Amino acid sequence: MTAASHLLLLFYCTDVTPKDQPRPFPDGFMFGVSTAAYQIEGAWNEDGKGASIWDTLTHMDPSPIKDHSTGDVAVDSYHLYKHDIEIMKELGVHFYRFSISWPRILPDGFIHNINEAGLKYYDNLIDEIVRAGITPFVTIYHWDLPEVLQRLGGWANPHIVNWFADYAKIVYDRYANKVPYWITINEPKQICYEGYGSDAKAPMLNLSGIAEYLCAKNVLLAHAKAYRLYDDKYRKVHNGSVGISISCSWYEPATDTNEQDIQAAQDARQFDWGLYAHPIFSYNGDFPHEVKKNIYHKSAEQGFPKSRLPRLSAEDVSNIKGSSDFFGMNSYTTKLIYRDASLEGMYPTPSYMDDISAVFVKDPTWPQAKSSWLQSVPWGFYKLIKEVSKLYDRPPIFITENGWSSGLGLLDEERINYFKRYMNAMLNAIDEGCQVKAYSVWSLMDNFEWMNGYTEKFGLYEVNFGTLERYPRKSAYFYKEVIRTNSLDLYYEPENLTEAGHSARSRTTADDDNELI
Ligand code: GBH
Repeated sequence: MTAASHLLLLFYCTDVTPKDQPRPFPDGFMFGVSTAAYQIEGAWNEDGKGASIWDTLTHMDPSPIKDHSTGDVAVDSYHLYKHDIEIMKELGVHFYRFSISWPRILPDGFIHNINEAGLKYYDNLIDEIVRAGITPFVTIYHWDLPEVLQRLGGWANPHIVNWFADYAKIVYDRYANKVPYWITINEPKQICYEGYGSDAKAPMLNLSGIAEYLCAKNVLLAHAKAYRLYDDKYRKVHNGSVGISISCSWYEPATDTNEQDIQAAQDARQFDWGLYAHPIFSYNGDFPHEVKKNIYHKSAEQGFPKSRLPRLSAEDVSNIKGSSDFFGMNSYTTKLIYRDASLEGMYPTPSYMDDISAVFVKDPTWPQAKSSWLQSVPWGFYKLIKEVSKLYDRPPIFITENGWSSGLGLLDEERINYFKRYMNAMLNAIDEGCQVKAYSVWSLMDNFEWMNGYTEKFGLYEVNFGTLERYPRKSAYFYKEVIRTNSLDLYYEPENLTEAGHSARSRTTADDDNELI
C-alpha cells in the first residue's frame, strides 16, 4: 500500500460517520415550530377584529367544513398565548413562526381604520416570545383575507398589490424592531389554485384556468412590493431577512423510461412551485418556460385571443426577481405522475389540470398519514431540496413547514418515524452542499385544519378540545432531543410510557412548569 492510499483509508475511516451514530446538524442550524393565525387564535370577533374570508366560509350554511367546525375559538391562542410560549420553551425551539391576522389589524382591509387592540395583541405576543428567549418569525399573510377585500375580487384584483403593501407597512412599522425574520405570503399556490382555481380553500371560487393565474401575478407583485418596501425603509436599521414560503411537492415520473412521464413530472413541478419560485429565484425571472408554453398553446386552441397566463412586463420581472433573502419551503409529500393518450378529454377546459395534462397517482406502499394527500416519501424531499438548490443556484433554504397528520393519541410513533426519515433526507442534501439553514415543524399543536376542521391532527402537542389543554405527544420529546443535541439520532426512542401515564405525567398548564423529560 502506498502512503497516499494509507492516508485515504485513514480519511475514510475517520470521516464517515458510522450509521448508528447521531448525525450532527450544521452549527447555528435553527429549529422552530409553525402555526397560523386563523388556525389557532380563535377570538374571531373580539377586540374590534373584522371578518376574514375564513370567517365567512366557516359560517356558511350548510357548512363546507368536514366536521362543520369553525375557527371561532380554535385553540384559543388569542387568550392562551402565554401558555403556548411556555410549551415552546419546554421544547427548546429557537424560533416561533406564527402569522398576523390582517383583519385583526385592519378590520375593513384598508388602512383608514387601524385597530389598536389588534396591534397590541401582537405587541404582547412578540414581547412574550422574546422574553422566553425565542426568535419571532412572522408570516404577514397566511390566508385570512379581510372579507371586504374579497368582495372587491381579492387576489384576482391587481389593486391588492397596493392594499397588501399598505398592510405590510403597518406591520413593519410596529414590529420590525423586534422581528428579524419575515415571510410575506404563505403558499401562493394554495391561495391561488386551491382558493380561486378550485374549491379546496376560501373563497372557493372554482374558476380554473383563469383565476389562479390572475392571482399568481398579483401575489408575486404584492410579495415583491412588500419585499422592496422592507429594503427601502427598514433593512438599514433593523437588518432582518424577508422571504416567501412556497409549498413544494416532489413529482416523480411513474416510469423512469417513458419520456412523456419524465416531461409530465417536470411540467408538474413547474406548475406546482416553479410558477412562483422561478420569477423570484431564477436568473432570468419571469414565469417558467414549461408553464408559459403549455398555457399559451392551450389558450390558442381554446379560442382565447391571448394566453390565459398574464404577462409580466419587464418592470414586473425586475421587481420580482431576487425579492427574497431565502427560499421558504413548505414540504410534506411526493406524488407519482404519468401522461398518455388516455388523458384526452379527462379534464374540463380550460383548467389548471388540463394545462398540465397529466395524472397524479399515489404509491400504495408509501406510509399514509391521516390526510389523504400526505404520504411519507423521504427520498422525494431529498430530490426536491437538491432540485431547488440546482435550479436557483443554491439559495439559503428555510424549511418553514414539514409535518405529519394523525388522529388522536399521544403515542405517535408514525410522526416520529416521519420526522426521522425526513430530517435524515435533509441532512443528506446538506452534506451535498444544499444551504438548508432552518427547519420548522408544522405544527406546535393540533389546530383548525382548514376544510378538514379538527379531524386531522398535526400537533407536537395534542389539544383536548373540551378543556383546551395541551399535552405533549411522544414526538414532542423526540423533537426536544433533536434540538437539545443539535443532531439526529435515528435510534432515539423517547421513554415509552402508556397513553394514560404519559398524559397524566406530562400534563402542562399555564401555572405548572413541568419539564418535558
Ligand atoms: C400547509 O399547506 C399550510 O400552510 C398549513 O396551514 C396547513 O395546516 C398544513 O399545510 C397542513 O395541511 O391533494 O387536492 O387534497 C400544505 C399544502 C395542502 C398542499 C394540501 C396540498 C392537498 C390538495 N398542501 N394540499 S389535494
